[in-house]
Order: sequence, then structure tokens, then C-alpha cells
Amino acid sequence: MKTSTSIPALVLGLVASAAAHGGVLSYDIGGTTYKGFVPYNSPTGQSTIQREWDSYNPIQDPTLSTMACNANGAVGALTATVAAGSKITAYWNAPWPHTIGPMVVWMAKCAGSCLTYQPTGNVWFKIDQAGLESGTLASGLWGSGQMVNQNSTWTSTIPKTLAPGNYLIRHETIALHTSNAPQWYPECAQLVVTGSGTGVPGASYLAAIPGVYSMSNPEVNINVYSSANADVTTYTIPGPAVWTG
Ligand SMILES: *[C@@H]1O[C@H](CO)[C@@H](O)[C@H](O)[C@H]1NC(C)=O
Ligand SMILES: [Cu+2]
Repeated sequence: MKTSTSIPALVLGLVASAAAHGGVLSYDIGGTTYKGFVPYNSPTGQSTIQREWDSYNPIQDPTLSTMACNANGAVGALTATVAAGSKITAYWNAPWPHTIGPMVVWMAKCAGSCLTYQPTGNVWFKIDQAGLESGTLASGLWGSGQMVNQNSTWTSTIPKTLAPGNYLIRHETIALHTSNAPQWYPECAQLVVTGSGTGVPGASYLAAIPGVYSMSNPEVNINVYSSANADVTTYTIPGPAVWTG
């Protein structure tokens, strides 16, 4: 009797906590839909362009290696081929529950095939980001609020002049609604970019993940509700400038 009631309680608890978090569940890449990895399910038989992520929980320590492509970040079996200049839309579980904090979209060139590549060192560059768009830190419109307003989706453009090759794309939303306890939600997907561009982001555009975020950065370790921040209407997203090609 005890066993038969405790199992459903556990399952309900899992669903309830998972519902407050999540990540990128699927993509539209140049007009083609790609499903993502399904967390909480066995990786056996899952064949996706997305790297494995095993839970809806955020990462709360920016020094962890799982900041790159979530936990456990194992490579996906597939890649999506996309022309430079195309649009890519990421779909989060809807409605995404957090509206305070930035959206940042990164790419990294895979040395060789993305099916074996691990993104270490200063390899990540931003192609898109949105921080505080209007209003104050605590009650204004943030990139993540815009994402929620857009049916929990975010659309970016692969820079048209980006040199063709194998790339990871990393979608990240950072939730800042809990004082001095930022939450990162990153997911990576594997792309083959085609085109005739020759663009390569210079060193000033590159960052390491983990590395780019630190709890000693005031834009990371932030209390948006503090009285000192009550009238603040600007926010600097950590990391390098966006590379647009
Ligand atoms: C909103 O996104 C969901 C997937 O999360 C999709 O099924 C639905 O069609 C979208 N609605 C609109 C109006 O685009
Ligand atoms: Cu959450």
C-alpha cells in the first residue's frame, strides 16, 4: 500500500518541479523542423541534432563544464544543414516561466566534425542577444520576456558572411528573477553551414564557456529587486560583442 502511493507522489513531484524550468525542445532551421533531445528519457534510440541534456533544471554555477552544452552534453547523432543567412528558431517549453534576464545565442566552429567535437577554450561567439529592452531591471521587458511573448520562441539569423563549415549553435536564456542566484539554461545543436562567405570572428569576439560568466561579475551576481537598482534602466550583457558577419 505504502509503495503504491509513494510512486505516483514521486512522479507528480518531478513533473511539478520540471514545469518551472526547461529548455529548447525543438528548432526550425531554414524552414525545416528538428526535434531536440527529450530529457528524462533514455538516450538510447534518441537521434537528434541537439546535444543531450538530462533535466529541466538550471545550471547555477557558471564555472561548471556543463555550462557549455548542459548536462551531460553528449554529442547528438545528426546535424542540420543550413545556408548562411538563414533564420533559426528555437522553441522552449511553453509558456517559458521566466521573464527577467537575457537571451544569448552563441556559435562555435567545430574543429573537424561536430559529432566528435568538444567546445573548450575561446571558441564561442555571439550571433544574437537581447538584454533589458525597456523599463527597469525588476519590471521592464527583457529578452526572455520577449521570448515568452513570442510563443516561447527565439529567432536568430546565421550571419550571411559566416564561412561555411561545421558549427555548434548554443541557445541560452539566463534567469535573474532570484536575487544573486542566476540560472542558466543552455542547449546546443549541431549545424553544417553552407555558403560562400569567408567571415571568421576575430579574437575579440570569442569567449570560453565556462569562463565568460563569473559570480564576481555584478551583471551576473545581481539582485534586480534591490533599492539601489529600483530606477536602473540599463543592463550590460556579459561577454563579447555580437558578431554579425
Ligand atoms: C507556439 O509554439 C508551439 C510549440 O511550443 C506550437 O505548437 C504552436 O503552433 C505555436 N503557436 C503559434 C501561434 O505559432
Ligand atoms: Cu525555472
